[in-house]
Amino acid sequence: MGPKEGDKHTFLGFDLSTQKLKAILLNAKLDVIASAEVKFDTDLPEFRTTGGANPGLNKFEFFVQPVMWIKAMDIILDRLVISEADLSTVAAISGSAQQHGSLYWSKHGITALENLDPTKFLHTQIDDSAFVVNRTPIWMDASTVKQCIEMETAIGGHTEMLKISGSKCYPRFTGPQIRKIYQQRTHAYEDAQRISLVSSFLATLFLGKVASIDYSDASGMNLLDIREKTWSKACLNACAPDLEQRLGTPVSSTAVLGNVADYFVQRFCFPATCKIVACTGDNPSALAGMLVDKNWLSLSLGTSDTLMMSLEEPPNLEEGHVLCHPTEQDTFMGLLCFRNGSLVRESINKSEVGGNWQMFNELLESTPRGNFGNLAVHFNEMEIIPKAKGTLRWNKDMQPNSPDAAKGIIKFRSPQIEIRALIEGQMLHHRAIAEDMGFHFITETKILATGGASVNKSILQVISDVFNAPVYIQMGSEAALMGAAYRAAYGYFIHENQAQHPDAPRISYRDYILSLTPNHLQLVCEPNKDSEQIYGPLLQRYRDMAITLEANQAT
Ligand code: ADP
Ligand code: XUL
Repeated sequence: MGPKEGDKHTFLGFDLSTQKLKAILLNAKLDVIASAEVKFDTDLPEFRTTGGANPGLNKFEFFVQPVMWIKAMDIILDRLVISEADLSTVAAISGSAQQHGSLYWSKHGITALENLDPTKFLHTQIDDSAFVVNRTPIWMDASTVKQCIEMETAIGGHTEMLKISGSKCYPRFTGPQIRKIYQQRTHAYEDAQRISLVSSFLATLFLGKVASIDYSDASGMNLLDIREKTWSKACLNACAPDLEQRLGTPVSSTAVLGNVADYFVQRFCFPATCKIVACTGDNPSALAGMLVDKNWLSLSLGTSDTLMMSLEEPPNLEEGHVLCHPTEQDTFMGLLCFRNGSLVRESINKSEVGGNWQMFNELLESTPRGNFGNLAVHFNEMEIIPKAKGTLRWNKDMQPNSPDAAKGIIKFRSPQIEIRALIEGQMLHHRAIAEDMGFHFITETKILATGGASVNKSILQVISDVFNAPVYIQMGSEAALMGAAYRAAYGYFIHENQAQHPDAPRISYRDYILSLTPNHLQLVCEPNKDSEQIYGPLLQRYRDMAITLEANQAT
């Protein structure tokens, strides 16, 4: 490949997140040259989702009809073409997707996938009948507590599960979800030829055959041995019979899986040599998009709020998750996921100021740090860590063990107090759990904010103060999406380079991407000098509130 030819190459990344499907096209210098998105609630109203999800039969169940995602893919590819993106230049495609969700392919589905007719839409060919379960359980689903207990018991307890898979069993994790399908819909499970994660499903569409699951997203299943990077026999046995053949062999998150299916060559003019690089979960992909080292704490403010960090060794944790690092070999990433993120901020925004972010921010900025001692914890949905549900508001006079503490106060006296109490409460919660996970806040600590709410500078300032660290954002686009396109570029480079120079030393992902795009971060907020003085004591106050909420669950 001569440099001229390489200059024309582009890399396409997708992010199939909770609320949208997003796409981004990068040129050979990794600048964004085209983008498109499809919002599930508004662009595909026929699926009747709220925040991209459908509620199930009970309050713990959430699902999506996979055909919605396929229809979204039809639309987004058309939107890219309409935006004049030249898809004939795409050298490689990769993707990122919400973690943990699982899709169950029927025999018919796999045949349809392998025989796509380029004159027709994808969703008319890969329809409901392509899946033996047409309600894909997604990460918001918390209905598998029973299966979690069963799986942990079968392998000798939660500590053993944690040691092998990097996490104890969590209801949204794929293993317990697969077990629930096996128990409640045994025939469907038996008919399932293959099982995909949402990320590997994305790769599957482009590959025209069921794609391998990557190590990082596989770490969110309670099925992978994260040190060996192979399926753990003990975990598979604790989950469901004959599972290994349904999952296929896991691969590296930058592996080239093959060339794009002929459907895309004929219909959208992709080159027949276009490579499909393994897709991964949105959190690992965000870490790949951020290109940061171990002093950074990454905070993604999407539908869920998540905290991510690089780890050389898996720490011994009771809570939180350790995943195989998506781009650095023999390294791990720490992940904390909180269910009550943007949707709670949205609901308070709506109730206090009619859904206007600008007004929300003006009110947030009009109140002092520490909010006169008023603090709130809003766990509208059952939180993941701590396992608690409910809302608690305390003013400065509330004593943690007083008779009123469990109920708190009903409402604060003004919208501005309400708004600051929410944001400070959320960020104190995140900081407390990060500390519990073993993240050491030092002078060099920096925060990288990403996800939908990272456009909001007023919220970022609160984050900077609560964590007492400078906050940066990513230039270009959201980290998970950038991570997808970056991995496409790196996977392609390694693949080509290895073919041409099999003995050349392997350049690391971070070195390669930074050599092309060195200035990708922008400083947006710095902490005020008195931050630690204010938020140090409030951290304990938050902990008292969380303990109170947890105790409320028991009563
Ligand atoms: P996901 O990837 O989980 O689908 P995104 O990362 O796209 O979600 O984030 C979507 C969220 O971003 C929305 O729920 C919305 O509340 C939030 N958001 C968008 N703009 C703002 C803003 N200006 N201030 C605060 N939050 C915002
Ligand atoms: C991570 C998690 C969520 C989803 C959706 O464990 O459940 O962050 O990946 O973004």
